[in-house]
Amino acid sequence: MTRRNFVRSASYLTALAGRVGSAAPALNPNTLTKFVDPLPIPEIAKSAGMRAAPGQSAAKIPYFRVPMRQVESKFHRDLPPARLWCYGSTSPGPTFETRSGQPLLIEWPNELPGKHFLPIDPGLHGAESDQPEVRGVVHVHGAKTPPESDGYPEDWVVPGKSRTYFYPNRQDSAALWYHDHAMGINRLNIYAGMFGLFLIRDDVEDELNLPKGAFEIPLVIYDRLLRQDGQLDYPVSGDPARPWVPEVFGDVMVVNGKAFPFLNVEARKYRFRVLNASNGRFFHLSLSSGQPIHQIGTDQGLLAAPVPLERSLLAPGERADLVVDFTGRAGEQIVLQNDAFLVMQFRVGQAKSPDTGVLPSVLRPVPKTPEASAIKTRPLALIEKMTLKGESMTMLLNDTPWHMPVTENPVLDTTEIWSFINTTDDSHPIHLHLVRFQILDRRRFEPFFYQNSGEVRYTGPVIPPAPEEAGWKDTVRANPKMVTRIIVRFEGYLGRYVWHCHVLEHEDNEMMRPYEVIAATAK
Ligand SMILES: [Cu+2]
Repeated sequence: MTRRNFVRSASYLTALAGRVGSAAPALNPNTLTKFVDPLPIPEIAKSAGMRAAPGQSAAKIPYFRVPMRQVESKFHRDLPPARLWCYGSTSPGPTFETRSGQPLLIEWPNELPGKHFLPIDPGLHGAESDQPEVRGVVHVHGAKTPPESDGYPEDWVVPGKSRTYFYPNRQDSAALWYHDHAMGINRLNIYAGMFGLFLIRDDVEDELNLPKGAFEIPLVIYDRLLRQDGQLDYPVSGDPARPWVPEVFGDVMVVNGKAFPFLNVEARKYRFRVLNASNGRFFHLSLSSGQPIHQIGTDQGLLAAPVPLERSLLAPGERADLVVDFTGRAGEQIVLQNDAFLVMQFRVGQAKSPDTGVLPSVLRPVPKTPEASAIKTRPLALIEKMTLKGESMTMLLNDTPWHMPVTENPVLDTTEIWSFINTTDDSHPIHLHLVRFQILDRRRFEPFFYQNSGEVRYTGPVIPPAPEEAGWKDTVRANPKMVTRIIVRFEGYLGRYVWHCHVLEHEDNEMMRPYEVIAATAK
């Protein structure tokens, strides 16, 4: 059995073997009637008043309190409610909305129960049996945040404890997202439902007259395995002492908390803020109508110009800002699909008022960071260690586990090129905290030669980023057997951050490293 087949069948094996608690048999998604639940829209987070900004007793800024909680919620009309962990009272949690330069204070109390309900692997760093089972720490993905508020993986709190984080939001308009980042169990906490959107707006975006209000829809898309009793199913390895699996692929497509939902839309333009919140699945999104999707923004905000796409490719952690025009399609039922698989349905009705907005041909200047501005290039190998049986054991960044001393220490306000040398068979979405970056290029190389000699021998041409990737990014697909180069300016704050693969099973098993932004004089 290949590794991938093994993983795919793991939930079936689990169902046969039984598990802790009442493990109902695996749910076959073909038995679910599609498009019967309306798409939920997460509520906008409400401020609980104004408080002093850190270090400035005079300035008052909005304060929010959003607890981590266990709730029950149905993935589908015909299923019993599932136990979920979330922020506030829904998964996804409330959407934060703020403006560029408008800081927020958010308190994140841990009000979760004392036991985890998904399979912790005590062999993973930070999840050992002497660590508390239930731990949570929040990271706002894509935010330029001081290190003490960034959600460092070891800064978790246990139930009954709380942390208040400060978000300055000094950055361009973009769709960020918040999620758990607790060391060694992050994949389980996120799978349980701990994530939500965090939108930053600005004047440049306002002036574009993009669809807004009821015509701007968040789509947080993720895959899950469910059991027939409606509960989440998380696959295990078959070794009860080491339940970790290298990847999780669900067969139930969930959008904003519902499986295969529908949305009534008018025959006009819509703006969809799409996030891939899956643990490991890459989405290739297209519309059954065959109509183009216009991508207007990436992870870190608006592109220079809209890019018409047949399909939008999103790795875990990536976001796409998409405009879809349903004009002239009243009466149609259009399915958003992931390759051949159904995700959700749009039911197009008449437009209630004329759609006067025109999709601008120019959005926001995205000046290219010149390669010559980089003062350093870091070659960083992505490596997978296998057992003798050919099963995945662990994946490493730069062949270095988490606990080793910091090796990436860029100087504040300098630019570097990070060159991800991917020797593995997987595409790894690599995310750097704190910063935004641009993709320079990708290029095929000889992995075996590299592993034996430490030298990169290229075997293919330099491939520039696709137009829809050629904006500001915070997560980049480092494709298999390719060298992917990004150019990054380290701006904002000194201190300790992390960079990691956003396939959560990889991240939890050593595919994460600390990095530290240092002062020029410290070098
Ligand atoms: Cu990975």
